[in-house]
Order: sequence, then C-alpha cells, then structure tokens
Amino acid sequence: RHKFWETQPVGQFKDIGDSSLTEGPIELPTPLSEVKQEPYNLPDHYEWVTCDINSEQMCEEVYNLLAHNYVEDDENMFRFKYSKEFLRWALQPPGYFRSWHIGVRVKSTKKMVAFITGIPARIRVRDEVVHMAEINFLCVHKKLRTKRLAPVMIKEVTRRVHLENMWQAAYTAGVILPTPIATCQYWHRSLNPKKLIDVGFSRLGARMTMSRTIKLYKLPESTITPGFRKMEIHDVPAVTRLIRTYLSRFAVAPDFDENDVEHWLLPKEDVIDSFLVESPETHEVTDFCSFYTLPSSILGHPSYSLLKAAYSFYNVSTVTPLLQLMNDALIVAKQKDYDVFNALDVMQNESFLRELKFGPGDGKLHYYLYNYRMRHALKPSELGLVLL
Ligand code: YNC
Ligand code: MG
Repeated sequence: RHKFWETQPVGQFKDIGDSSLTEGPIELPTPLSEVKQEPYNLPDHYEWVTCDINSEQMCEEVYNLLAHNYVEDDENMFRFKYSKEFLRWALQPPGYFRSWHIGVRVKSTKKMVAFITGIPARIRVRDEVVHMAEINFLCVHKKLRTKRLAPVMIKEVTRRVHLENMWQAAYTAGVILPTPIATCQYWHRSLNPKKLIDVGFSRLGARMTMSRTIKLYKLPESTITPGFRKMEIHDVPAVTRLIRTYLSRFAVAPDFDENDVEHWLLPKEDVIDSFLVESPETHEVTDFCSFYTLPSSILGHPSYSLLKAAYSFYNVSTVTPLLQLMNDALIVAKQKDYDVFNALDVMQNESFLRELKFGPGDGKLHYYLYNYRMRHALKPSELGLVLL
C-alpha cells in the first residue's frame, strides 16, 4: 500500500502491537563515508538547487511556490500563505544548515517546482535527547503531482541530514503515513466571527443570529492579568528556565536552550508574538504564552483574500491559571486584528479549549518520527512539541 514508506525506517503498520520491538532507533548510523556522496537522480529536465533563503530573490521564489501550491483544507477554500519573514525565521534557527533547504528547478526555465526543508533540533523522547532534523515545507507544484517526486525529495533531504551525522527526524502531516506517534486536532477560536462566516471558515450555529454570534465571541478591550507584557531580550534566561521545567513533563518535547528561546520565542513582528507575566511584587517571570502568525489565502472569494490566523505555540502557566493566560492571549490577538486563533490539543491545551469557546476543526494533524520507534501512540496531551 505504501510503496515508498514500506522501504523506510519508520514504524510499520504491521508492527503495531508487537511487544518484542523496543523503543528507540530502528537502524544504526552508518559511517559518514558510506553515505551516498552525490544527490539522488531527478527526472530529466529537473535539477537540484540549494536555496539561500537570505537572498531576496530566492526567498521570493520559495514564497511564491508555497503560496500557490502548499497545504489547502479538504474543501480547497483556504491555502497556507507563509510570509517571507516567517520562512526566514522558520528555516534559520541556531546551527541551521543551508544544504537542508532544497529546491527543484526546471533546467531550461529555472522555474522552481518543488521544495523540502530540514532544520536541526534537539528533541527529547522520554529520557533521551536526540539530535534530529525537523522536516517541513514539502511541496510539489500542482502540475507535477503523483509522479513520485515526493519520495525523491524525502530521500535527498535524508541523505543531506545523514551527511551532518544526524539519523532521526520529526515531522507532521495531515495525511496518515506509517506510523503516527500521535494524532492531534486543531481547534479554532473565532475573533472576527462575521468575516469567518462570510468566507465560509465557520457557519452560523443553530438558533444563532449574527449579532448573538458576535456577542458570544466578544472579548475585553485590554488584557486582565497584572504584569502581563511582551517578552523582551533580557527575559531570555527566565523564560528558558520556565519553559525547560514545563516541557520536562511531556514524553516528546524540544530541549530548548537560551539560544533556541531567543530565536523561537523572542517577538518578531508578524511572525512570533510572546507575552509573559512578571509578578508586580517579586518581578519573577511566572507565566508565558506565545503564538505565531500564519495567514491563509481565501480562494475565490469576491471580497476577502486573506485570513489572518494566530497559532498557539508554547504556553506555560505556574501562577496565572492557563485559562486566564490564554484569554489574555486571545485579547492581544484580537487587538492585533487576527480573525481566528488556532490551537492543537497538545500539552495542556484541552484544559482551556472548550471554556474559551474554541471549536473543533475538521481534519487531523499526525506527528511522526523517522528512524525512531515508539511502542505506543501518545495522547496529544503527552506531546510537548509544536512544528510550524
Ligand atoms: C507527506 N505529507 O504516501 P507511499 S507536510 C510524507 N509526507 O508514498 P508523489 C508523503 N510523505 O504511500 P505527490 C506526504 N504526502 O506510496 C504524500 N506522501 O509510500 C507520500 N501537497 O509521492 C505518499 N505538503 O510525489 C506516497 O505524491 C508518496 O505528487 C507519493 O506529492 C506529495 O512538509 C506532496 O501537503 C505532499 O505538495 C509533496 O501532494 C504534494 O502528491 C503537495 O507521487 C500540498 O509520497 C502540500 C503538502 C506536505 C506538508 C510536510 C512534512 C513532510 C515530511 C516528509 C517526510 C520526512 C521524513 C524524514 C526525512 C529526514 C530523515 C532523516 C534522518
Ligand atoms: Mg510527484
């Protein structure tokens, strides 16, 4: 059934429930000299290109490929529209490898028609910190689909990850592949219900009018928690301590150091927003919340072309109840004119989703590890990892 994935070191469906298989790497590393030194062959007329995402022109080519060909919802009403600034942030964390930003061009016209990326990350799986690649932005131009280009892209990024002496990877996908380590669900909190209904993102509830709906989702003008403020550079050590302690409770989570926190969590306009609670008495940083900005194109609507969405990233509560902290996150997202606030049911998110009027989305997000077997699937609440 899965001609490609059956050949890969991933948990196979036939092995589900086999208790003789232990948790951990499926294949051992090979000496680097045995890693294939040349790129995989592409079909005639196509060529590999290593992308320099700092080049404005290259970044624009990638941005355009994704804006027209990347992930859509099941009804093809919306398509992710990652911004160029977001792509630069997502692809250049501490220690990134330019060689893991891989494009495919048509030789004659140089048009970019496919893309895949990896970034390095330390991911803890139970007690083990594993140096992995996080794979993302796999995209094949709509006109080149179902020609088995994706497996070549995946093998090539795998080869380049191996050349850096890394042997595991983490990735998410909307499709079911062998074999998810967890299956999560998106929840959506309307901030601009009228627009969301107008564009078909949500529907008016039964026995609801537009004005009752607007009232239902109304939020206070300003945040409620005393000491709630934007994160600043001098907060990096305190936020790192807070988040490390918090993430230690999950079965799978990133192992963030101060450099990672500075990169991933320090606010960057229209890319990543982060807030914390500094106790007015002790000046201790006790709570933290963050969301990233990922708009979607609204396809074929006469009056609206962009859906402005915030995505819950990492949140930590030790003193302020998580519910109150996330309510403040909703308030700032509303102030900043987002239409919707999205969150997965990972970590402790289930504790606030219903109460804060998030509704379940359709479609699932599956989490995967490459060359690392898990004995059982995890519950979403055991996952401490959010990929972009
Ligand atoms: C997918 N999303 O099952 P089998 S998520 C992985 N992730 O193989 P073809 C996928 N594999 O089943 P198409 C996949 N989607 O025969 C499909 N596949 O074994 C598998 N969409 O290839 C599929 N982006 O080229 C099948 O399919 C084989 O032309 C079929 O291309 C697929 O970024 C795709 O949703 C997704 O652009 C590129 O549909 C295309 O359809 C497309 O004939 C819209 O491929 C955008 C979209 C995916 C977003 C993402 C994570 C990707 C993870 C890739 C796996 C990484 C493994 C770890 C590598 C490093 C290892 C180390 C160390
Ligand atoms: Mg293809």
